[in-house]
Amino acid sequence: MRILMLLWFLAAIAMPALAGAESPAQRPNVVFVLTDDQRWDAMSLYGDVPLQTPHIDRLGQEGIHFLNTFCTTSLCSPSRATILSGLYAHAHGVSNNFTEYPEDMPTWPLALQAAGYETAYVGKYHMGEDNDDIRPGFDHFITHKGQGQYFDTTFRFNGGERRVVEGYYTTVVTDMAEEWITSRSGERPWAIIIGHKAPHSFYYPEPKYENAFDDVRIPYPRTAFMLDDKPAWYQERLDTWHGIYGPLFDYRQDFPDRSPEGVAAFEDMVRAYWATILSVDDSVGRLYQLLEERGELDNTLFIHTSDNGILNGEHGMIDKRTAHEPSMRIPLVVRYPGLTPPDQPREVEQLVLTTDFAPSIVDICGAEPLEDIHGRSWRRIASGESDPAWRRSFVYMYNYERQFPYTPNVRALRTDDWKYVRYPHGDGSPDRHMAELYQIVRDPEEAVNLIQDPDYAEIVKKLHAELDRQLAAIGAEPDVMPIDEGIGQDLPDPAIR
Ligand SMILES: [Ca+2]
Repeated sequence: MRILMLLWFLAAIAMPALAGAESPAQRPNVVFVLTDDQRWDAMSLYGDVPLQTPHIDRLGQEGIHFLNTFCTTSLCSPSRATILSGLYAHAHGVSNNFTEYPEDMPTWPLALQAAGYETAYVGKYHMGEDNDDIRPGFDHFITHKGQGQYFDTTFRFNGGERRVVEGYYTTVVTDMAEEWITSRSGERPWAIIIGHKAPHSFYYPEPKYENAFDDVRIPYPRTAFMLDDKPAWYQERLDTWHGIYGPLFDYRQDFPDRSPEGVAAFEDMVRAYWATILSVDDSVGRLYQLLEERGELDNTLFIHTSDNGILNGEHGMIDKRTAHEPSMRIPLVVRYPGLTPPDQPREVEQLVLTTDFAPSIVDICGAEPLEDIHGRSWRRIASGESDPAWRRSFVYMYNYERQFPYTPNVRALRTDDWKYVRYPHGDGSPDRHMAELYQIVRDPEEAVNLIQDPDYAEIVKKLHAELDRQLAAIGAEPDVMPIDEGIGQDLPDPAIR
């Protein structure tokens, strides 16, 4: 009897705490900052770049810095659809930059809306090139067609009026976000996605940052000259739209240019890329300050990430799409005291994917879980709990695009320690490009391709089998992809550059 009384007493004192954790008042707001093409190391928290991003860094310094975060397809629209749905591209169907997100497919904003959240999207949406209609899952929606402009973009407001909003894109969308956040009454939790254009090409920095990196020398990366053990398509890409001797998003007028002096145009391109991120950092600082002033900072899940990375000269390449680290690896910092107190920041080493955003956000916000998705919630590992079943490897996929014929079909397996990449022809016939194997843990630059070294034949066999197994596990069986028509040398259509 005494034991029963004790149990009743323990249950009684535990109840209010549990009820508190689940009550709507405790559900965090969400600020989701989504940059476009920001590589994982393009923030000073990661180090080793001249770029200073104190406000983005601060989220990680007062929260969680995920050190190994990856997109599952390094291309804008497919990756954005993955971030919303928790699904790989073959499953959500947005396999290129011209496809609309399916209207009836669940998203984490829809799940939050159903759970009582007010939801908003401001800025670059970029699924469905010519569509600026309001999309399901958002109470407030300001976007534009296509890529938008760094200056004076024509925005459309909640599916109605279109008008030019003068000013610098990053500043303008921050104003819009602030306006919406400021008009919340505080009665319901809210979530906002801020879709930046920066640092997407073509790079136009804010005037005050135009010369921020003028004194920084930026040589071609050493891997640009280590192509002998790489598949031949690397060489074929060098002079193209996506090669380092090509036009470099118009920074080089006379191309191809393989001369050593040609590096000057390359330097200008990378400087401008970094400079656009300085304005994003200012934006993050403004939002942080606003939340602090409103007393909402500690009740907000504040996420900063990107849809994909970019190659800045590594392996002789610019652009993304490939399975190289600068292309597929993205920044991720998260501030929310419900995960870790601000004075106890945490670095998370585990492999985290774009498929994990949707399940993590609905988990942390107490909304209904999304069913049959590929991602997993990182709430536990972000909170410092161990999760022995967390993934140790994942599949990366990219499908050849005829409009941008500079990257083959890609199927890769990235593990904690290794990366295996193959380039299927697309019709089931034997691969016509050499595969690649990198021991990432010892060779993070992916400088030495071990694929032909007999010492690694066993590991290749294992990784190949695991790649097939995981493709089947995510439902990519049969694995449908276009036929690889080879690396083209022509420039893409000006309308879609
Ligand atoms: Ca992108």
